[in-house]
Amino acid sequence: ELQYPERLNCASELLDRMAARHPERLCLQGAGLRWSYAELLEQANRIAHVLTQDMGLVPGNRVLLRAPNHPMLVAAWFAVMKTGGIAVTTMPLLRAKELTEVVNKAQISHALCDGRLREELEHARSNCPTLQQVVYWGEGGSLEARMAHKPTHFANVETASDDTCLIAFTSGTTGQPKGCMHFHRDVLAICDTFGKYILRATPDDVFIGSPPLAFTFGLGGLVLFPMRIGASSVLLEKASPDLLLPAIAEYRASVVFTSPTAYRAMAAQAQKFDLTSLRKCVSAGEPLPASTRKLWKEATGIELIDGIGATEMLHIFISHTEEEARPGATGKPVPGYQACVLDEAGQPLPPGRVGRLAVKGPTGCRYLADERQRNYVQHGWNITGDAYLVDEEGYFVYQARTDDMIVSAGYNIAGPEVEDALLLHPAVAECAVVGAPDPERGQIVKAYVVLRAGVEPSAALVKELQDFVKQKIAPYKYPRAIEFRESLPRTQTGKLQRYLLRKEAEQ
Ligand code: 3SK
Repeated sequence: ELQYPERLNCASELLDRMAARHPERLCLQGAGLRWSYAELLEQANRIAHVLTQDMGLVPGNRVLLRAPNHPMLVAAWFAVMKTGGIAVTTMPLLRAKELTEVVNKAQISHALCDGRLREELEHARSNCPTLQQVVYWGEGGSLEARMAHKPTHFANVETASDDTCLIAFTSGTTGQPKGCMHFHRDVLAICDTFGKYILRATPDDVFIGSPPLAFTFGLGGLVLFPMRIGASSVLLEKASPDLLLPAIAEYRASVVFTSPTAYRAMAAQAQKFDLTSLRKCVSAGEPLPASTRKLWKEATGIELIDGIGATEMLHIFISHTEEEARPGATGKPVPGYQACVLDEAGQPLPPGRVGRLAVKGPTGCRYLADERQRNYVQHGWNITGDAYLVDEEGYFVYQARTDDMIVSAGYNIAGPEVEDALLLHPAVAECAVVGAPDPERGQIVKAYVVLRAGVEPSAALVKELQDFVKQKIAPYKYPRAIEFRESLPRTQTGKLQRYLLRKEAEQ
């Protein structure tokens, strides 16, 4: 079991301590900057003074942080930790309406924001009575000028290990985002579980990836994990697959965090780049199709580390090392976590039976003022909303989001299994499978398919895809309806919004 002292500030552990030990070591690169641990510490300390002296922040105040991935965002994040404030990092693309909801829900009083994102925040402000102090950096901002006059040392607030330091908003795959509260000790716990036992990176590693730091997959993978071990990280403001590949080559990156969709897209282009620096590739945010694991391995020789995480749990809680990878399975509980599969009555199910995934460990769900807490945490277990089975060897095998199980003529069909089969067809670039209402069968399997460039939709292709699926999995699972689309609806973290397609299919 993880033991942390009663008084604990995660910034002291991740930043001050590492900067004292290895001041000159490279910590962050990106946007033309290269900061050592000592330089990041100095920036964070100066911002902490701006927050407390100029902006009147006291411990417990909530601070909105807005920027694309950038070293300055990391400095601001640690500054908030140092002051005992609570960071609320938001997706850069949020519009004024969504920002207003976040600010009001989290009762945010202070904001540090990249000047390029000023417009939406200023639009939101008139509807955000709690938000009193806003300082911008970069374009038209005053943060840098304020920092210039501040001391380079800051005495971190001695927070309790279970003081909230972060409110992370869910990405809204099922509708309204929820604020998830996490403690100082949780920030270290994810490094000391997934980071330590599954990732097993070293101080020489160079981390890189696509998830925004507002998504805890990105915060952990691109900031917390490297800094816990004194490694360095590359922060890319834009990291679509066509930008990530050359960046891996340019920075000689060795550890990548991105989504299954990105690995699939990158596999097709991988041979054009020097990826010999790559050692470890983590896939999460969405289920990993076995075909994508295979494509990436063929393209790079690297076995993907798959994982399931949740904003509610802060990071990944079921995963596997490269040696333990098993195509089609997510893995086993990360050391420190326990997991099981429960039936509707909350009883554990035997191997092979599909039920609700339940998990507990050093991190857990604490929704901010939200009735849905009752559904998520039951009898001490976090019920994630995923349908899983455990096989005879204890591997957890993903079936679907609980909401994505399709019941058709009495058969239970997991949408992602049909998606995996469709993805094996060379014409299919992306797809999403949902249940559509049907008078005879209750529901039928409906697939929304994005075709590869140059492939034309046709009735013949519909038939071909249906026959193809029947060859790959049990024929009763084939998509009786197929609709071709230019793109699929996704959240800003890249997750498929199947609920939107389900709604459409219901009309
Ligand atoms: O939401 C997820 O899927 C996730 C995955 C890994 C780490 C963190 C999160 C929130």
